[in-house]
Amino acid sequence: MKRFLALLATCAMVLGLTALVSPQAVAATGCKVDYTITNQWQGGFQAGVKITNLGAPVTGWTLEFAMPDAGQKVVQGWNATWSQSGSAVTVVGAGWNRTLDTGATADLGFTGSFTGVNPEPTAFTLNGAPCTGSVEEPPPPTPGDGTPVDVNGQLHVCGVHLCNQYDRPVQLRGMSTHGIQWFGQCYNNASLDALAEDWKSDLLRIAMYVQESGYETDPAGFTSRVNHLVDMAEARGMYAMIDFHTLTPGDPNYNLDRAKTFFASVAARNADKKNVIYEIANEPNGVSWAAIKSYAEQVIPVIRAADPDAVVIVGTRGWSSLGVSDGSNESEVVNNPVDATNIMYAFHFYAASHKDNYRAAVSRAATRLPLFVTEFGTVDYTGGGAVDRASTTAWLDLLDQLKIGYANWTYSDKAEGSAAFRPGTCNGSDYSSGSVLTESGALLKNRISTPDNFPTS
Ligand code: IDC
Repeated sequence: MKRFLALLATCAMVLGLTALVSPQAVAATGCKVDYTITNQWQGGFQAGVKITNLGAPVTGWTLEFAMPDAGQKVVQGWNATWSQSGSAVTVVGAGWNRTLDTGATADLGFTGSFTGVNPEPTAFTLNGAPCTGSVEEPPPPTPGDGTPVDVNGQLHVCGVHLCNQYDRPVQLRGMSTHGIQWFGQCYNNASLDALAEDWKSDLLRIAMYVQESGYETDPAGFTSRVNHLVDMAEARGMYAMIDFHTLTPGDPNYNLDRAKTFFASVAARNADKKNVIYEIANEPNGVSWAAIKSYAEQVIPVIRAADPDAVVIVGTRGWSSLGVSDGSNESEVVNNPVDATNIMYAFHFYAASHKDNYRAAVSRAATRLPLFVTEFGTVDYTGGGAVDRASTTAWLDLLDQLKIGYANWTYSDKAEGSAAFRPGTCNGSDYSSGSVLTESGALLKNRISTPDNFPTS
């Protein structure tokens, strides 16, 4: 009974306030809107809209905003009355959330439809006042505060695993750049903050193509761009995997001299860092394992001479398929391993193209060889096509179970299915909201951002 009376008294107060204060008299002087796409599917999406009133208390509010794309329509909204005329959306507070004190929030949402891209709405206003208020963003984490590099320190290979400074196996989960000769604009402070803080990525793989307008056209320039990205990853406590992205021609020996020059330079420059992993040949193809092994045994000593303790990853035959794409399998490596210590072998897959027989090879090989999935796509081997959610999930579950690290192709806005961001994202500064993600990006962000629980003893 006492509680009931207290409730009645509260209601009376709220009602009293409602009667005394008209919305116009206390128009907000500021507000903030957090707009998050919580789910998206072919032609449809669901979004959350959180309003924070940063101005004076309001009783009765109208939120207005604009849909930037003509195809975007509110289908059904909740926790308010929603209407749309052309691109203009009007949302009127419901009975139970029409009072918003300073600092108070209202959580609304809607399902919508769209055609083409689905950009974030703009020009949010609350009772006419622009919702440009922002809450201070925390500074990027610096080593020393629980980042992946801080917790794990210098990595090394132990048995078939990658181990941390406590000699315990760890799985690193992260993203690969696209070719930095084409998508350099995607790797900036804002995008790497998002990768470290929102995605909680452990790793940035830096894909430096050698051909296709890459390293061979400007060795000094590409070396310095790679070093800069290593520093940017380090500043955010992420590991940096330096990928010498050989692809065409497929014989890495074609680039042997370039590899020696490049790795001598980056290994000397980054020797004191704990966050660097070297990947010496992206995808050997049309070449024997013996030729790849010979290349590795010439490049690894160059790295060791400058940076003795870093982990080195060697590509495998058949586009780093452990030979499977060439009709072979992991036994060619098991029976004839690279003569070096502290190394791992690369395995790559594209989920829509490479399925059970590839997963079987990885399951077998994982008991014999240290593996790192330095590149994979959720789509087919062209880097395009539809996301294969079932195969991607089967793969990532397997890698989690085997504690095999991975980097997803790509953290870029290329107009192809494998890219994590919608085209045009890298022309702007927003890498954090749900609306900039593709289906592949949303899936990977979900997987990568779960807690790592790295062992610390
Ligand atoms: C693809 C890119 C594509 C680019 C092409 C150029 O996705 O935008 O035009 O390279 O060479 C790999 C390679 C990787 C490929 C990717 C998808 O390591 O360079 O990227 N892929 O085809 N191996 C298997 C697939």
